[in-house]
Amino acid sequence: MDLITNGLVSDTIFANASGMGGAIGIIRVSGPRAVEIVDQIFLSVNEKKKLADQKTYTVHYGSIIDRHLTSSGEKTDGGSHVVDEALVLLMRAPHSYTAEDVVEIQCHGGQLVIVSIMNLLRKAGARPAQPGEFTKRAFLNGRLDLSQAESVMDVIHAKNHFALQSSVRQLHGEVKKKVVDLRERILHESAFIESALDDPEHYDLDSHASDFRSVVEQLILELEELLKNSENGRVLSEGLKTVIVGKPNAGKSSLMNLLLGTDYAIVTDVAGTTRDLLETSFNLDGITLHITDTAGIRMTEDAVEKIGVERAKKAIEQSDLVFYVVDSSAEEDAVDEEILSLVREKKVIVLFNKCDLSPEADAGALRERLGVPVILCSAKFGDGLRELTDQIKAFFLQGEISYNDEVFITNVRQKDCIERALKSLMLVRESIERQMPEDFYTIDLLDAYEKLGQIIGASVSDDLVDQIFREFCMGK
Ligand SMILES: Nc1nc2c(ncn2[C@@H]2O[C@H](COP(=O)(O)OP(=O)(O)OP(=O)(O)O)[C@@H](O)[C@H]2O)c(=O)[nH]1
Ligand SMILES: [Mg+2]
Repeated sequence: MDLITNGLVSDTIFANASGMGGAIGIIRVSGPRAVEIVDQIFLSVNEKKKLADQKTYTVHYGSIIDRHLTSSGEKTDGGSHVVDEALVLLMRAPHSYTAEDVVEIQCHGGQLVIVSIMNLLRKAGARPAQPGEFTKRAFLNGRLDLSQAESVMDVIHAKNHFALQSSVRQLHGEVKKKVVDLRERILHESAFIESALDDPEHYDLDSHASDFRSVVEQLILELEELLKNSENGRVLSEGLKTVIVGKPNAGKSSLMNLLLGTDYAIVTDVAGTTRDLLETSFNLDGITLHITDTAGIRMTEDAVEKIGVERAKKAIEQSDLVFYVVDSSAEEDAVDEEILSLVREKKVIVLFNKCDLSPEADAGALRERLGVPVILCSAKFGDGLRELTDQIKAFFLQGEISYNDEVFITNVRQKDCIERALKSLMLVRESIERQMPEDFYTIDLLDAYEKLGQIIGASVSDDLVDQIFREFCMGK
C-alpha cells in the first residue's frame, strides 16, 4: 500500500502544539513549504538572515511580523508590525517528527499571540492541521509504524507510571519488533510449504511435519502470552472500577479512608451516614483503583436514602471489583442475602470488618460458605490492608508481571488483531491434526500473517488510518 503518494502529505500544516494558557506557546509547522512559509512571517535579529539558508537543528531568535500591517493596524506597502518575539527551531526532512521539514515557533503563551501567528501562517499558505495529523504523517512517511503512532496517544494519556513505561517501550518499537518477528516465522513456514508443493523433489514436506507442528504450537503459545499480558496491561494502565458495598455502619467509609490514607469520607456511628456515591482514584501498590463508596444497603422508607441504595446497586453493576464490607461483630440477616445476590456475577472480596471487636471471627468458615475470598480486617485500626492488596493482584494479574522485558499490548485494536491471528493459527493446528492437505495450512497461515500486519500498519485501509488518527489531540 503506498499511502505516501496519495496527495495527503503535499500541503503544509500548522497547529498550536502547546495548548493555551502556558508561559510559552509552541506552534508547529510541517510540510514541504514549512521553511519558506515561516520565512514570510519571521524577521531574524540579524535582519538579512533567511531560514531557508540555515542548517537543520538550529535555533533562531527574532520577531514574528505581519508584513502587511503597521503597528496601528493599517495596511501598508513597506512597513511591518511586530506580533511577538520568538525563537524558531528548524528541523529538516527526514530527521523530524513528521519526517518532513518542520519549523517550531516558540512565542509567548498568550492566546491572542498564538491565534495571531496562526492567522499569519494561514495567510502565508499553510493550513490548520487535523487532530493527530502530524503523527499520521510520521506514520505515512514511514518514520513510525502504526503501533508506535498509537503509543504516542497512550504516552500523553498515561495515568500511572506503569502505563507510561509500557507506552514508551511501545513508542520505541517493542511491539513492532515482536510482531515483525512473529510474521517472519509465519512467512517462513508458509514459504516452505508453498515451495514444497511446487517442487516436491527438493522440499520434503513429510519430514518437515513434526517441525511444522511445533512451530505452530510455539506461535500459538506466544500469541496467548501476548493476550494474557494485554489483560494485565489493561488492568495496570486503566485501573479497576471498584465499589465498596455493605449494610449501614459496616465500616465502608472507614475502609475508603484507610485505603486513601486520608479523612475523605464522613464516618459516624449513625447508620445511614453515606447517602450519595463518593468517587475517587488512587494507586494501590501500582494498581489504579477508581473507587466508589456507597450508601449502606437496607430496607428504608427514607426517600433520600432509597435513592442512595438504588445508586449503590447501579454502581455494583458497572464495577470490575466489589469490596463487600461485613460487620463481623453483628448478626447476619436477610439483607446480607440480598447483597450477596446483587454481587453474585462480580469479582468480590469480602472484608470481614471490625475484627478488633470480634477476635473470634472465622474467615475460613465464611470463605467456604460464600465461595469468595474473605479477609479479616479492621478499617478503624488499619489491619488487613496487605492481604487485600495481595488478593486484588491474585484476582487480576495472571502470573508474575515483569515490568522490564515483556511486551504489553494495551491497545484494544491491536489486541483484536492478535485474537484474530491466534484464531487463524488455531485453524492451522486443527488442519494438521485432521491431516488436511498442506495448501489448507497456507491460507490460514497467511491470514494470521495479515492480521498481525494490521498491528503495525503493514496492511490497513485508509479509512482505518483516518479513524485511528482522528482520536489524537491537536498539534500531535
Ligand atoms: N471497632 C471498630 N469500629 C469500626 C471499624 N470500622 C468502622 N468502625 C466504626 O463503625 C462506625 C461506622 O463506620 P462507617 O465507616 O461510617 O460505616 P459505613 O459502612 O460507611 O456506614 P454508612 O455510611 O452509614 O452506610 C463508625 O463509628 C466507625 O468508627 C472497625 O474496624 N473497628
Ligand atoms: Mg459510609
